[in-house]
This record gives sequence, C-alpha cells and structure tokens, in this order.
Amino acid sequence: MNSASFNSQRPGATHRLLSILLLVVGLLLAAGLCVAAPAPPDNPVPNIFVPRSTPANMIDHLSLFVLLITALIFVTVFTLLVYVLVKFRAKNSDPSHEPAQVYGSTQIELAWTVIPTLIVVVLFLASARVIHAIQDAAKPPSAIDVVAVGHQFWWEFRYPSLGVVTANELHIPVSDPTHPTPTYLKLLSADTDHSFWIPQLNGKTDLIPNRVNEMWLDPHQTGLFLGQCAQYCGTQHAKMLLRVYVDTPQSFSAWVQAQKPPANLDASVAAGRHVFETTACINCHAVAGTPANGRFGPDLTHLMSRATLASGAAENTRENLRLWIQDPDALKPGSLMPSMKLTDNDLDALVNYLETLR
Ligand code: HEC
Ligand SMILES: [Cu+2]
Repeated sequence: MNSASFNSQRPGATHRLLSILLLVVGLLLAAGLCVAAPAPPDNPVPNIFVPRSTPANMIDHLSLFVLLITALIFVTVFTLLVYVLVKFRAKNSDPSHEPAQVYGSTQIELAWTVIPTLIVVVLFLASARVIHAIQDAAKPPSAIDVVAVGHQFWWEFRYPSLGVVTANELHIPVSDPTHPTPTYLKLLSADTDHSFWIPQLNGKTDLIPNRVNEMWLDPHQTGLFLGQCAQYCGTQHAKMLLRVYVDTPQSFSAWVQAQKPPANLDASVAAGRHVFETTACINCHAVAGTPANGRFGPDLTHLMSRATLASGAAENTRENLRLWIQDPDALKPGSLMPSMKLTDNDLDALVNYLETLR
C-alpha cells in the first residue's frame, strides 16, 4: 500500500472532531439526567446512595470508597493511554516509524504487579470489615423478630412473638439509635431462590430452600421504603415487589393491635363468605377464625389493611380485587393463583366479603 492511499483511509480532522463532540454531548446529557432526577423523598426509585439504616450506611460508605479507588485507577490508566496514543501515533511524515520497544523492564513489571496487589488487598480488607460488622452485629434484646418466606411470587411475613401474619407489606418500627429497635429477619423460601432487597435499608440477602439466612434493618427514618426480589425466581419475579413501612413506635403498636384479632365475621356478607369457604380459596389462603387455613397463598385475615394486591402488582381497590379473583393473569400473568371461574353474582358477593377483611 503506498502512502497516498493509506492517508486517504484515515478519518479526517472534522470527522474526529465530530466524534469527540458527540462523546462530550453524550456525557453532559447523562450527567444532566442524573442531576435532574427528583430528590430522594419523591423519587420512587430506591437509591443505594441514600441509605436510611445502619447496614445500608456502611455499604454506602464502602461503595464510595471502592468507587473512589476505581475512579483513580480509571483516570490514571486513561491518562496514560491518551498520552501514549498521542505521543506515539503514526506520523504523516513517517507512517512506518515504530516507537522504541521495551521488554522485561523489572521496574515496570514490579510496579504493575505490586501496586494492583496492594489495591486488591486494601479493597478486600475494607469489604471484610463491613461484612463482619453487619453479619456479626450483636442482636439487642429489644429487637423485633420477623420470619420472611419467599414464595413464587409474593412475600409471607410472620411475627412469631407478636402473633401477626401478613404478606408483601412489612411494617417495622423506626429505630432510634439511643434505644435501638432493629428488626431481625429470618429468611426462608417455600420454593426456589429469592432475594430480599430494600436498597435504602440493607444489601441483598438470598432466601434459599432448606436454609435459614438472616439480615437486620434499623431504619432511622419513618416512611415507605420500596424493594424488589433481586434473584430471578420465575415468570413474575419482576412483580415480586416489597413495601416496607417504617412506623413510629406508636403507629407500629397500633398496627400490631389491628393485625392480631381474627377476621371480621360480618353477617351482612355471609353469602360471600359462603362462596369463599366452599371454593378452593380456603386450601390456599388462611383467614384467622374461619376454616380457611391454607398457606400456599397470602393470609387474607386483614387483606384490606394492605395498600397493594399481589405483591405490589396493583393497587388494592375494589375493581382490582374483583379483576384479580376473576382472572389473576390479567394483573400478573403467570401468577400461581388460578382463575376460579366464578359467576358474576358469586364474584360480587365474594368481593363484598373480602372488603370486610380489614
Ligand atoms: C392454588 C392456590 C390458590 C387458590 C385456589 C386461590 N388462590 Fe388466591 N392467591 C394464591 C397465590 C399463590 C397468591 C399470590 C399471587 C402473587 O402475588 O403472585 C394469591 C393471591 C390472592 C390475593 C391477593 C392477596 C394479597 O395480599 O396480595 C387475593 C385477594 C386472593 N388470592 C383471593 C383468592 C380467592 C378469593 C380465592 C378463591 C376464589 C383464591 N384466592 C384462590 C393462591 C391461590
Ligand atoms: Cu422472587
């Protein structure tokens, strides 16, 4: 190839300038989008960089530290790369010129072996410290115990010492650092692997069949914290959402008091209760104080105290409740609740009954 045709294949200066401009515009746009995102309280996307609980704080600090180190590595490598590209690129005047080749420099080889090894050791020790501090934290006697069971595709929550069973929406008290009331979760699975993840409260912990895992949360702020099953567990894994309500101590004990009693037995909805108790519903669902004691699906004793249906798939309104029972797949395709093919009359009576389960 002669030098004239070689030159004609290299991108022109305008071409190069345009690519650089595009890259810069792209970076600015990405940065702009990040800055324009709504501030944490109204932002429905849980953000690991806005921690609200001790373990999440420790993870946040560790990730900033790791980000800082990796950013330094990135800047160093990128600067060297750009320097080498500019300094040693083929010159138009002498396209076949090669820079001096350096082999076996002990100094350079030592530098790029020892420095990365030290960096890895530092990252390892920093991570090990945080893992130990979170996993081996002493459990205070004031801790609240919750058993969380992952199911395809919903969450079961049992508070053994409080006598409460609920689903999908976890209520826990806020934990004042001077009187900590952390919540200790025992994580189990009824079927396959799931993962419990509330980004602002703690990292992920898997729920694995035939194994007991543990995690704790001690939120310092009241409010609603969103999470998500973080391990692919089947078709509706993406609609296996978590809602954690962090309550003041007063509203937490009020919630517990409201969840304890058996279900409302309202005579005006006896027809609907009859439909429920004579259909397969009772094999999969429990309603305390009635013959219904299934555990394949969520406990419905206080169904109407929950804001959402089917693990956050839909808002808990009458229309959605009716649609859900008529055809669960309409709201959550692939959910493990079958359509019971009820008549419109039975369906209306049944929904009237369910609406009294407050
Ligand atoms: C084969 C077992 C099975 C039967 C039978 C069944 N369900 Fe379900 N049900 C489930 C499962 C599993 C879920 C959770 C679905 C999900 O979120 O993915 C569920 C969820 C629900 C929910 C939503 C609860 C919540 O807190 O989100 C309601 C309400 C409900 N079922 C009512 C009924 C009624 C009424 C019947 C009878 C007409 C019935 N189910 C029959 C298994 C069943
Ligand atoms: Cu899952």
